[in-house]
Amino acid sequence: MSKDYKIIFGAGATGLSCARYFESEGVSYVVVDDNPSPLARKALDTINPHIPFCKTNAKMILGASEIVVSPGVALSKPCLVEAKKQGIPITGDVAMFGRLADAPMVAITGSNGKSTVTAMLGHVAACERKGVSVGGNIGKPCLDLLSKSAKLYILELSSFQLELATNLPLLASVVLNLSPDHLDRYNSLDHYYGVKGNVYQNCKTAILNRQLQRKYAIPKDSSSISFGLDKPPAASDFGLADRVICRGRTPLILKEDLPIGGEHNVLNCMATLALGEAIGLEMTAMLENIKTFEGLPHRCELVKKTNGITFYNDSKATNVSSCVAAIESFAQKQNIILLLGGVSKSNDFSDLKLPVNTFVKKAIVFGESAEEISTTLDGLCDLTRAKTLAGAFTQAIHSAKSNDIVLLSPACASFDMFEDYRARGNAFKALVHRYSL
Ligand code: UMA
Ligand code: ADP
Repeated sequence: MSKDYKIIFGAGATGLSCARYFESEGVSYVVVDDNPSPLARKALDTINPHIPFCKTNAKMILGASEIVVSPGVALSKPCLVEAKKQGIPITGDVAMFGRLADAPMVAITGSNGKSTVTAMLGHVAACERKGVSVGGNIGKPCLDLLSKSAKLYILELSSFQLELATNLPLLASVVLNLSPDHLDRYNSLDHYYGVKGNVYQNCKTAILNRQLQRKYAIPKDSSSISFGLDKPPAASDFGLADRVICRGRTPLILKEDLPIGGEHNVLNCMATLALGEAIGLEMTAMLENIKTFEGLPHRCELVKKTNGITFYNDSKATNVSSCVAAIESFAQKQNIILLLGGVSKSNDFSDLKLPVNTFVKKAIVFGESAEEISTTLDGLCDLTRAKTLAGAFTQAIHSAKSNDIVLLSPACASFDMFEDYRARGNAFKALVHRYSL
């Protein structure tokens, strides 16, 4: 093979979007994957049955003119470290997108709430404007969004994507919040938090969470808008005063009138309004339109109230801080029966101690981390173990009384028992519906 080929590393959603783009441009490329499955081959065939596809090997990688790395592939892989050493350019789909897109772009990152804010901003923007295109980590890979008719791109970006997406020219960007996550990928929190800050490197307006411990540098000529649960410090900042979201001293919307509940969603709504403001959306229209945002499934999703028991599916809570946010948003009294467990992303479960002790009546743990969670939460509430989610559910309904809440908020990834968080959430919802028949 001639030296003039690019590598697409990873044949998942991102790799396929890169292949589609390279096909449209007539670029010569090879797709490599550590696990080259027949399913991936079939997906590539739908783009072009002649695409070369093989198991990752150093020779192929080191012979390439450029490597496009999928977000799930760690840059610390020896073959990529060697490629970098040899001066082979390494890039990602988001960086490529940043160079190709010719409509304004907005980026949303953070440890939690990315998809919610991306979808909420997408909703309010689409109510007012044509040509709003939403994608990135939320699902549709960036390169698949490219279109001449797009007028605004709203991108959810993960830390994995931001590792290679530096200096993106963004109209506005936000790091919503920071809490430990992905410690299976990063060797320090500092590294993980640092990468998130890449969204601010070349933004026109930086949206800043006032409560963040970490202060990011923003470009000298960019403006900023802050948000937080305290009173707004300046006229352009967002905050809370007497349960009303305000911009400076101007009251905007009552907390209780927001479409999705919990303090964390108050912050998410403020971030959405701040981003909207930065991209020129009209405030009165945004406040009207935000009320019709329905929330996303698997995020503190009300499944059903039956026999006096309310069931919530928060399967997307794959880290400790999102589980804490869920407990706190439902906490009125000690009436929560919490189902949690799965694969730990090296999180410290001790942050659950206080909310569990205060608001959880019973915790039922399952999956790979059951032992670790049980040890951490021992003595803080009635705690039992189950082999499966179905087993945990059965225990929950045996313990539940009228006015109790049964909350699936696992604080863990799902891969020990399910394909992904959606499959886990859907399994929980099916159990609820079967129970309520
Ligand atoms: N692969 C390797 N070697 C590795 C890792 C993966 O060869 O070391 C291969 C796998 O065998 C597989 C392919 O790479 O064939 C998968 O690539 P990928 O893991 O980058 O996943 P994609 O399907 O391309 O999806 C990615 C995001 N996935 C990850 O970052 C892990 C999707 O976010 C995103 O929606 C999609 O791009 C479009 O932008 C998912 C996610 O879990 C939802 N994100 C993490 C999160 O939200 O916490 C960051
Ligand atoms: P992400 O895309 O960052 O994973 P999602 O909007 O999908 O975020 O929500 C993931 C989980 O985090 C859900 O359990 C949700 O209830 C919770 N969550 C959403 N926003 C916040 C926030 N601002 N702070 C803490 N947890 C949050």
